[in-house]
Amino acid sequence: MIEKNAKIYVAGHRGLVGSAIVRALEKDGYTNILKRTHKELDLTDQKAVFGFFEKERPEYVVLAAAHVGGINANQTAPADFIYINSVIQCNVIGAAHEYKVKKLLFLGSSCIYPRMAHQPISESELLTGPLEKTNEGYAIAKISGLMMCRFFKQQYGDDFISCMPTNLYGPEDNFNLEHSHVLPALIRKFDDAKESGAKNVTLWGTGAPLREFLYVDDMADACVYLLQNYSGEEHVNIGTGKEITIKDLAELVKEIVGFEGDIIWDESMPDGTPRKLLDVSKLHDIGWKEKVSLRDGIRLEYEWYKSRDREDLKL
Ligand code: GFB
Repeated sequence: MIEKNAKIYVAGHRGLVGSAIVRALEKDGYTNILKRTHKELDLTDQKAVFGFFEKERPEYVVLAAAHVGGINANQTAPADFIYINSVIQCNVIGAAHEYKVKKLLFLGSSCIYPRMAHQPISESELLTGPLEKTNEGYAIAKISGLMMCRFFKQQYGDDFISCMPTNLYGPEDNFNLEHSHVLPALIRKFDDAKESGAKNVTLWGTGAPLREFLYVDDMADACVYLLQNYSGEEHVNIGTGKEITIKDLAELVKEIVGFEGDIIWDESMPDGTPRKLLDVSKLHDIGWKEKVSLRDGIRLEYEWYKSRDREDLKL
């Protein structure tokens, strides 16, 4: 049982995932959440990270800090994705071990699975085949973090667990069109086109790939649930078990935003992996299910996007 005044450090508390986890912890009555901005604590600086753990002695850690991005960012900067994420993970997981953190939750991503994994993808598919090329750097870093937690548990008995969420979206998303994931990109592209009276919007690839989308506050709810109830060695998939083609997703976002022009598909841009539907039976078996439908989640994210001043958005 985690005491409501336990000191919980959320690494990456300002990002899409970290900010949702802070909201979920606060909603659940936790009163002692430790946060540090990138400026206050550079997680790629081992001395600074160990010094921070020695001074603050967090009892619980959620490692949501990462160098993240969509298909284009991953494809164009694989060295940044593998290096920065590996260094962050080694520093935070290493310090959590060194300073005897009671429990650490590591956040990965569904891109860790082989490109042609059996669908829906169960946790056991890990490392059974070649990865999707467009995000290989990030995937290998996340696989390494997941295995590091598993081996610290095996060798030292550390209660370090991992979860692998599907594609996420929601408040504090990244709307920069070069680096973002698809859903915030669709929201911004259709909204910009509607505001400017543009006749059409250009999207990437063929629209044929299938993706699964989970609203980030549902993901955070699952993370708090795992923090409180799960201490297994194997990582846990977090998703909805439902998928949609990018084409149908685009039509849905277009309708919610209210853009009436046409969609042009730029097939010079990559489709990425054809499908990555997670098998979420493990999570369902321990009693968790998502609450926010895709249509409602997109509407919520669009309302959030429109409510922000442009300088507060990651554009
Ligand atoms: O969300 P996304 O960038 O990443 O792209 P992945 C999903 C699909 O949407 C791809 C298509 O087939 C894109 O070609 N797409 C269409 C677009 N129009 C756009 C657009 O304007 N912007 C973007 N971004 N996509 C990521 C991994 O893969 O999944 C990350 O690269 C992470 O590492 C994340 O794992 C969860 O779903 O293909």
